[in-house]
Amino acid sequence: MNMINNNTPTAELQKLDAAHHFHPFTDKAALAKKGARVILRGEGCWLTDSEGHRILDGMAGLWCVNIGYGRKELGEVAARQMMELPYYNTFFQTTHVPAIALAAKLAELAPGDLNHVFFAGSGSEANDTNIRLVRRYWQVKGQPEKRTIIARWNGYHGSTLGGGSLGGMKPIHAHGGKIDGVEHINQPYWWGEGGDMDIDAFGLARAQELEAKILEIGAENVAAFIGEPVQGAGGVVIPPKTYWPEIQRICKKYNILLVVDEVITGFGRTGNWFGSQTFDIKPDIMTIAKGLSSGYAPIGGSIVSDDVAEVVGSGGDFNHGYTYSGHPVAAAVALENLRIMQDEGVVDHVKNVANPYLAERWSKLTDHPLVGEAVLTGLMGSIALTPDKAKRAKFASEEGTVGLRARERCFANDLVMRHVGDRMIISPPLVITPAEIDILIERATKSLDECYAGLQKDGLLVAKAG
Ligand code: PXG
Repeated sequence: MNMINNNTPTAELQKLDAAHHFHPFTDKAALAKKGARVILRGEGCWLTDSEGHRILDGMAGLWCVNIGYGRKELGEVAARQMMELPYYNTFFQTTHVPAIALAAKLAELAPGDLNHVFFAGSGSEANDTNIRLVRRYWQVKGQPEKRTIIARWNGYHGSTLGGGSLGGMKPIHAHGGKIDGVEHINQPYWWGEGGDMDIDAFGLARAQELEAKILEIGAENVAAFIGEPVQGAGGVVIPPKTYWPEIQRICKKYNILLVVDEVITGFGRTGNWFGSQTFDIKPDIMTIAKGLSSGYAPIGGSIVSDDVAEVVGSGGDFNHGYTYSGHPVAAAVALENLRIMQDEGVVDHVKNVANPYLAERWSKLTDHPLVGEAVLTGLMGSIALTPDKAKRAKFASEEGTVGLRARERCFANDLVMRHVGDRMIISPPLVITPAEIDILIERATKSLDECYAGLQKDGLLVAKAG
């Protein structure tokens, strides 16, 4: 085989990719026919593909490249750490400087008494850790039957068997099943599921499903509730303001641990360091990954409260861990990422510059005939596509048909904007400038116009009956 490099023709790369690379969440046969887009490099909010297109990355990779692409400092730190100590484990009463420094930094940044970090290689792994942690917590406290975890339909917590089970995505459960002791309640998605209910009343009602579920199972059998402050992969569903205070109240009342999955909302995404601060949530355990290293190295973890650390820590060995828990190179990269975020005021930029600027333009998208609602918190946002705004109607076509068509138009216009069903979502790098936001809105609007024209032409602007 010839050397493959950035100059290899796209068609050849695509052919090899189709032959040997099994992609996540991808229809292998369909991709082989079409050929994957090959990304060669990134700079700031911009990607360059093998055809020379400059693409505005409205998704920060997969919600993770918070400080943007091309920061050489992170590469330099990684190289230095690789030469000094490329690997050592944190098992068997051993540690190393990058893991110590990162744990201490996270304890400083995380709210409340979240002072102890269990490292993982990803968000999925961290949530698998959380399943063990919450069950072990109640075991040590002498209540081993308290082991069921309550989560939400359309939540996303990863795609390991544990993470996928906590998530409420049926297509994921369908591929390989789900572990026992996980129950789901409905999501706080007002626009899509609230009907004519007042939004705040709906938020309360959806939170109170947690209480009903706890009473159904028996509080003596429930270990924890897990949720994302804002559902990301589920379509950027921002809960009504009544939702989280009620969830918090119910967890406290029934002595249930609260696990807040901040894999997307952590590290500035909502305009504060953590979504828990934006939504005033006090978790016992927080899941982190993605923005922790801005995606430059795979790392995740669980930040746990003094109480959880003390209880689990008093039970002898905790029989859990990963070869790469606290990996020194990943930890050093994450630390440098956090240093840059702090020194350059990235979170303040989101709160005071990028969010206010984008919020105004994003909300105006509802002037477009296709857009039913536009929501945004910090720099994660979504729009609902609809054939009839007044009725918040769904399309008659299979869900996702229109979203996919809109995404295709974005793709053609060199904008990465994803679809989840018939919602379009954005989550750009946190360093995006007002000028780049203008380009994002311009390309999004052009794509929506083209999508709308295509739907008219193909007779797809039809609302679902009922
Ligand atoms: N929790 C949340 C809230 C996530 O968003 C995970 C856990 C799992 O993290 P890892 O690092 O194991 O992937 C995630 C990941 C999408 C998409 O299409 C979202 C994620 C991952 C891949 C695709 O929106 N989120």
